[in-house]
Amino acid sequence: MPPAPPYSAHLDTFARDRLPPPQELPELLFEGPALQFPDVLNCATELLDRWVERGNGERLCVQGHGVRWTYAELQRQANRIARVLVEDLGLVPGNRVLLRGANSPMLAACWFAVVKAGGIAVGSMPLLRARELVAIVDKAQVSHALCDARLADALTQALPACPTLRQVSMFGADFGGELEARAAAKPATFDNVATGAQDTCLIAFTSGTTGVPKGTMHFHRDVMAACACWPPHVLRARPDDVFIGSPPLAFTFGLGGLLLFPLSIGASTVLVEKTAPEALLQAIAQFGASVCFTAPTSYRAMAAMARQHDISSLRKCVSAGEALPAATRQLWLDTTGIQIIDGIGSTELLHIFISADEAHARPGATGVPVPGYRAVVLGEDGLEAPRGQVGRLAVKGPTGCKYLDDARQANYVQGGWNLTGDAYLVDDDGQFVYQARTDDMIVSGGYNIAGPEVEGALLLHPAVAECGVIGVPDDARGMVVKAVVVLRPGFEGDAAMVTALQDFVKQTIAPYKYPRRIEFSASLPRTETGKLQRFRLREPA
Ligand code: 3UK
Repeated sequence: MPPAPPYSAHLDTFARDRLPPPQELPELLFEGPALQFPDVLNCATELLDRWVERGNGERLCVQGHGVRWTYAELQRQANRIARVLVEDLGLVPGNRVLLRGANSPMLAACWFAVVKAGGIAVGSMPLLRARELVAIVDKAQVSHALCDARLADALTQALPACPTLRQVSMFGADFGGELEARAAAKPATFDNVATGAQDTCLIAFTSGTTGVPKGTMHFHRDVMAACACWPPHVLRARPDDVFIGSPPLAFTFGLGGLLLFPLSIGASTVLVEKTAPEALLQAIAQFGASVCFTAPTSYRAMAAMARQHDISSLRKCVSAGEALPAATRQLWLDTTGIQIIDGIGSTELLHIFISADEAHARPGATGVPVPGYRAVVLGEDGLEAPRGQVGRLAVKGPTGCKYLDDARQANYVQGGWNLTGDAYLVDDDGQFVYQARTDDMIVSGGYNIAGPEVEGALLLHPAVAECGVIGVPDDARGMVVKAVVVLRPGFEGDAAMVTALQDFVKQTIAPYKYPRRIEFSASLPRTETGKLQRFRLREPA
């Protein structure tokens, strides 16, 4: 007999009906008491209501510009919005709700409202345009949207092409606070839907650069599992910590680091919309933040201006999204005395699965598998590669890839392992060392060259602010290494600089890896999540 389907509270079975077939699911590991979950589980109850129930309702929970909410206040806000969703907008458990806004306490309240009501939160990056929103709404068959009025334009333009999206409610002063007014009229109580541990509560779209976006489904259990692995074992923050950072809540790096993880330990978080390096430094000083999440380039940029700000409250800094160059780790250490916690995570696995705390941080390496996860490097034969050999990173743990109705599931999950698309090696100490995205390895004159290693070397040169290294087609060598370099103020991008940088790389790493071509640029193309868009560097200017 096939196993009975898991308990569910979803009346709208859209997500469950579109899970990958069982044989394409990753193997899951639930080792230890912290990873045992009941069949009925609502992560909003665990992360938010639990604190109020236990008498901690007056603890500070979330701050923004002009906002300072305790746990009880966030609960009341979320409860009222949940009532608007259910009583006014007809939300049924299992419906998908698009969330649209820059990071703010109100966006956090909306996220909890959706999850309390048994809905599925679908985040959207603030910068998305109408056509990108249409793709997401269509793929996830979104029925409701809660949208910051300042980002209404793209959504309004998308609406005619979104037949499933029946209910849109706007928040923020620019629209007279429509959602806020409706919410204010509601009682501040709400009975959370008793969702199943394996009911989907979140569909996170990948920041993929090509093709139709992929929706990754995450259960209530996945959210709690992510909170039980990396945060207590690697981050080890305290209830009196104040979290802050740049990644949007629509990106699971931000959702975990700036909302789920602080609330899982009763700490507080700062959600501000302006998170460019200078603004983030100001916010750290203003709010006395102690735990910061951002991308490697942001640490690099902040290091240059950190001395103009009082950021003495900071005690832990987390970097993810891209490989952390050794030069950036050193620069931040020299500037602040803080050893960055690097970690690789993915939208598919929800959060970080390989990382190192301050004491185990090794320049140029990501770290070791986070307790709860296993990771191996697979050689071309599909077997575990010997130490020191580059291969494909494969991971399994209590979370794993579940694409919404997508044939690409079979690319990411093979033989029960999640294949992240990264080339890695394991060194003699068992540390995982990032090489490149597998598609970004440069094969030149018979050598395999990883662009990020060349970038790491260039970043050690005092003239280099930022750089991106790619392979470009070449008749003689198949590909040659090309660097696009942003110089620091006061340096000239002339022929002498090209030679100086090439010589510098040759002296820093194996000479065959040096960039035969160097181009200077005022900036580099990046995604909203801080990732370098290499494909755009490859496009002819
Ligand atoms: C790359 C890294 C080297 C790597 C993410 C933390 O980035 C996140 O999710 P995405 O789905 O991208 C995943 C891919 O990004 N990457 C991320 N972190 C690192 N490469 N060192 C790192 N520290 O290619 C990975 O496969 O956008 C990161 C938490 C949650 C996330 N969603």
